[in-house]
Amino acid sequence: MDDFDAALARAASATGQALDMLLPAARDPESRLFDAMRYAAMGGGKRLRPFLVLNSAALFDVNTDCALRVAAAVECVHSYSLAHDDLPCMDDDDLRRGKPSTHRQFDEATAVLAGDGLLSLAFEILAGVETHEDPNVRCELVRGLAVASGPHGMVGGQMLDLQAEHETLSAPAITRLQQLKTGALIAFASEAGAILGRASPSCRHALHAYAHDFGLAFQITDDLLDIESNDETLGKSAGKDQAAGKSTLVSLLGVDRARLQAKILSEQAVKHLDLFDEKADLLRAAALYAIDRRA
Ligand code: GRG
Repeated sequence: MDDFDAALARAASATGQALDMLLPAARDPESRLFDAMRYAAMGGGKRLRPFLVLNSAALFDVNTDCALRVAAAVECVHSYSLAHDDLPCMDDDDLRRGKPSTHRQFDEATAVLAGDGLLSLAFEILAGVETHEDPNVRCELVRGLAVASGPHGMVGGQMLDLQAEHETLSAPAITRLQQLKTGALIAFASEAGAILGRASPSCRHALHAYAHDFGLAFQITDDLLDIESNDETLGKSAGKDQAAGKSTLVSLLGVDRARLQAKILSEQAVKHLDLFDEKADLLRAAALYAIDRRA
């Protein structure tokens, strides 16, 4: 296993343990909700966003337990978005992370509540004093995640995505949609370590620029995998964009130009890390993984 794969596996395992501690145990009367929250958030996923939190935090020697709480909070938001995205009123998907999607395993109302519960829990975790002793830092984390996940970020992007079905969008419109829907949470994950470490504006700017290009490269690769891969490898339904007539950079540019664009973006992302030393090597490797991944 090379360094990056091992580091991603370590981040996934540590995040799984943190989520196990932070998600409510299913023993109270409302245990069905807690079961569904744990089902949606645990046991699967690449844990790439937690990896970005942990490795941006490592640049500034942030305490690992604090970084893990932020990593878990980001993964709660990501898992909520997947559970809601799979609902019949959105993407209507039966398969997620290689298992039945949350509403298929439970029911629609429970999947909605599980997503709502995960979203709120994320902010509860960030606001906890164990996340950082400085309330200004906690406040900045809460605000950053709210902007990234809310109407000015992921939820806004999802609205554009729903409207975009059966519409031909221009390249700038697709890029904006993807920046909001996918890129904003990835950007928060990449900057969170700098917030926790009270890093200089230039370091934060560099991580933001890295995440911007990383997020777009990651999303183009997702669109390529949707065409080129299968349900079993992806752990989710393949071929959905084409079936829905969705505009993506792949449908607009074609496979080869889209792949080249992803490569250029990944290389640009790596360049933005030039002001960091070898401590940023895993983040550099992540930008290459974003375009080489198989799932
Ligand atoms: C419903 C509010 C709301 C938002 C949904 C994230 C999202 C917005 C929808 C998920 C569908 C999708 C294909 C989004 C693009 C972003 C993306 C590639 C998500 C999957 O992320 P991975 O590959 O998933 O990191 P794992 O399972 O590995 O965590």
